[in-house]
Amino acid sequence: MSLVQNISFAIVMYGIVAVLCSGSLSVYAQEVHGGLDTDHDGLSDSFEKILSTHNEKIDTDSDGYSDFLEVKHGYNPLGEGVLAVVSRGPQASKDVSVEEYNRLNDFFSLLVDIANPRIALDVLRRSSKNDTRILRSCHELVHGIGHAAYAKYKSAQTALQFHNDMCGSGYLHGVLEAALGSSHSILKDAHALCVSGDAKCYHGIGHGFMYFTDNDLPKSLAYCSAYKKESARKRCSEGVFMENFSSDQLLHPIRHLNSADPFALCRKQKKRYKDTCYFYAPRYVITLHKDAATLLKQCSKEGGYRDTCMIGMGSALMKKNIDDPTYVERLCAQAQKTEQKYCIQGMVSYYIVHYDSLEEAKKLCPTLSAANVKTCRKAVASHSYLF
Ligand SMILES: [Ca+2]
Ligand SMILES: [Ca+2]
Repeated sequence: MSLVQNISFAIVMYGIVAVLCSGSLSVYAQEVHGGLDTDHDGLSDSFEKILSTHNEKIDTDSDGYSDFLEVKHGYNPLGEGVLAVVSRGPQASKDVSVEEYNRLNDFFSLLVDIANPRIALDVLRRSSKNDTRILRSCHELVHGIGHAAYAKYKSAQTALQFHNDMCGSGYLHGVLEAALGSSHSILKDAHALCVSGDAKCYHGIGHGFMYFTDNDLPKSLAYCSAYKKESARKRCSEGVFMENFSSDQLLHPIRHLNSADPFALCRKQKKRYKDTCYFYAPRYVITLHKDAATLLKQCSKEGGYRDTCMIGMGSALMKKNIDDPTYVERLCAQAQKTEQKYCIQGMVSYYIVHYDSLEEAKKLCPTLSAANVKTCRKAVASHSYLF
């Protein structure tokens, strides 16, 4: 489009006021990432609405630094301190709505563009501390930041320079999903990533295979099996099953689910995948059963995989209620006596993965009931090899 056509387009589409000055056109708005930017400060009006900054004032808090500069460097454009956001929605709601999730996802993606993934991850970490609804969606939101980072740099290596494992390594998953999603030579590209042999990377590749195959589980597992090392195949399959059973549908819809018999898929897996399948299947089961007693009976029928299933149940419940470990402990207490320790073990393992640290879990153990403290400490010790 020519300049004049561009301006006409803006006027027609958005009703922006244009004035003629000495024969030349000027407009009071321009397009930036995310839409119109009325005050020309580099932040779109819609982005400023999320930030609550003034869309007709380039320096909302009048401190001498423009809104754009403050956001670009992770500072609060409304006053002192650093940038953080809060979720919207009814106070009683424990989770963000799909609409609010999309709004937050757009916000963090724009932040990656305006600033960089490190600032976006920092802002998300701070926002999660003060807003439990954001905390509960943190893993999905870091996935989105990973996707935005790959879209910005068009290079997994560059995007992974900002890698950190907060909220269950979702950033890594997102980058690898985006990188493999557009691949023309999937195995060659996948094998060129993870050169360091990092277990978390192979797990992320599993997510990437699911993204590439549009959630075709058998095909993704076949790609995982192309790795020569058993440990790489295993980690890769974990990413595949995790993606399959993460049925919140916020990221993309899942194909291989059976609500009438959620464990049917696990029963028909080859022996080498059964454990992994039973560990992740509870993530789907907890979306089907709101009643804890019914929920916790689900694993009991799964024979030799009952304990793995219960570890997965504890992990899934912790992921869903990351802001409330006491509540998860109470749910675990409703399992059969012999299975409670597995539920606690799973609960603690997800807590470690979420915070990518043993320290938070070490602080958690003494807050649990006396009967569970030892199980918690043993679970922490068994994860020490990760750090
Ligand atoms: Ca603006
Ligand atoms: Ca300012």
